Amino acid sequence: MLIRSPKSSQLSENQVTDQKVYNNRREILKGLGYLGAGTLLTSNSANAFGLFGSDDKPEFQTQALSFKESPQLKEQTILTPEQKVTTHNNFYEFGTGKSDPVEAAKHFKVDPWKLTIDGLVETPVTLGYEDLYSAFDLEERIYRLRCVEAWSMVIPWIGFPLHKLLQKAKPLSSAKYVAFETLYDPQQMPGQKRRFSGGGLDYPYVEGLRLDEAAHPLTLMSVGLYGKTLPPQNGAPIRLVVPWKYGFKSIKSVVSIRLTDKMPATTWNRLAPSEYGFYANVNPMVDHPRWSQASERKITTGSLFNRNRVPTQLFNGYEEVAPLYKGMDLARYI
Ligand SMILES: Nc1nc2c(c(=O)[nH]1)N[C@H]1C(S)=C(S)[C@@H](COP(=O)(O)O)O[C@H]1N2
Ligand SMILES: [Mo]
Repeated sequence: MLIRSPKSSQLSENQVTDQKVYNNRREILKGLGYLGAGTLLTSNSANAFGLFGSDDKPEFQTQALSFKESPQLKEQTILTPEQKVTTHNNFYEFGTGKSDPVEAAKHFKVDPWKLTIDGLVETPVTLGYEDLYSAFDLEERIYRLRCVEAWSMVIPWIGFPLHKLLQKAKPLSSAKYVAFETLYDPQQMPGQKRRFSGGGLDYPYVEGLRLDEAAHPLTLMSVGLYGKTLPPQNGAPIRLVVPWKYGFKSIKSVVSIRLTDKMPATTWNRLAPSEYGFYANVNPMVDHPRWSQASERKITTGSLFNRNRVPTQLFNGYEEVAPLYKGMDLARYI
């Protein structure tokens, strides 16, 4: 993956304890009767006033979601500030710089959306935009996402476990893998226009999991973060979050989920097979050929200094997934 020196705008100190701000905002929303009422409510009144971007296209607006709060919140987990989560992104369809997607995805249109689940299933399923928020009970999960570039964030995701969606589609016994695909729309995603403007990746971006990995209770289809629908730069309207794997497995803006009997191709593996394997489990013992994976920089307050460098943990600390890889040589199956 490209390593770029951050722009000065990303380096500003941000000492706000976002946890407090987040909880306060929740209280306010509750007070207004927003949380727990409808499913989708506009949290930003700009829409109502007809505010549009400078080029006359409507700007993307996140909306408040109702969901079951994570019990983990009460333990005062130190979250990555929302401002960092939404401005430091890898989404090559919108540029290769960390601060590109927040700008380039500003007008991304997600409604209407169509997500299909098909392939080796008994009952193919299609979800439209509204279904993404209403077909399953939404819950909050506080997960760390660890990028292969050796930084990590702790994010209050909102979504539903992928296994609930798989259950609906009823995989056939011949299904062994799950293949995911991102939207292909070069009109909206400038990185898809020319091969090398999008980091040299082939588009659409594709990813894959073994069926048992996909069905693991930790594997989340996320439709929101920080209490609201996903901003486009984080993969609106729906993206995968697999917390024990390097970030690139967590494919954004998904339009297709297909059950197959063969190991699916994955975008980063196609680009550099010796650097990015299919499994991509977070593993401090196995270095990337070009850099160490032994430690990571926790993106918390945005400090310039490495006070936030911590040792990386096997499976990113989610050790309950270890049985999935029993008997497998994790240095070989990277
Ligand atoms: N379609 C698509 N999905 C993607 C990527 C991408 O470039 N395109 N980048 C991946 C990488 S490398 C990471 S680290 C995570 C980043 O997710 P975040 O920006 O929400 O933190 O998204 C992953 N999903
Ligand atoms: Mo990443």
